[in-house]
Amino acid sequence: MAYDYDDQNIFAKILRGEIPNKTVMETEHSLAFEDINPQAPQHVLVIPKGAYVTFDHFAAEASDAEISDYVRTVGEVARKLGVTPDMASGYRMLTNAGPDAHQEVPHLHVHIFAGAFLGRMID
Ligand code: DGP
Repeated sequence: MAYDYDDQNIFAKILRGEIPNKTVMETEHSLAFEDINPQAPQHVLVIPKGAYVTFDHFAAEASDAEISDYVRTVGEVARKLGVTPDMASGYRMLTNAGPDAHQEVPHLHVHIFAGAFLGRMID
């Protein structure tokens, strides 16, 4: 896989404890924390602890243990935020990969947005 992981990216620094974060949940392989620039009333980022740039990179190279931990953590964060449609009005999850999607931080992150009507993604 032709990805060069930049270990100076901001989420690598968060994982090393060099930059503070507001942790929502932490597991063996994943970390969830509040976005510094929220785009919805609730906006949480979920990242794997491993050095993966994008979702496709992670899907190709992560272990089954990392993948199951990450997928379960995303779901558990939504549940912990109290926004799953069985409890509330729902949420949106999204991941940006590469320049066309305006990925700012080159470490895989899923955004979870909730707490307001989010509208349609594409009209
Ligand atoms: P993206 O464009 O998908 O790469 O989103 C990057 C997100 O990361 C953006 O919503 C803002 C957030 N972010 C950037 N720097 C920091 C930081 O230092 N701390 C936290 N908590 N979030 C950050």
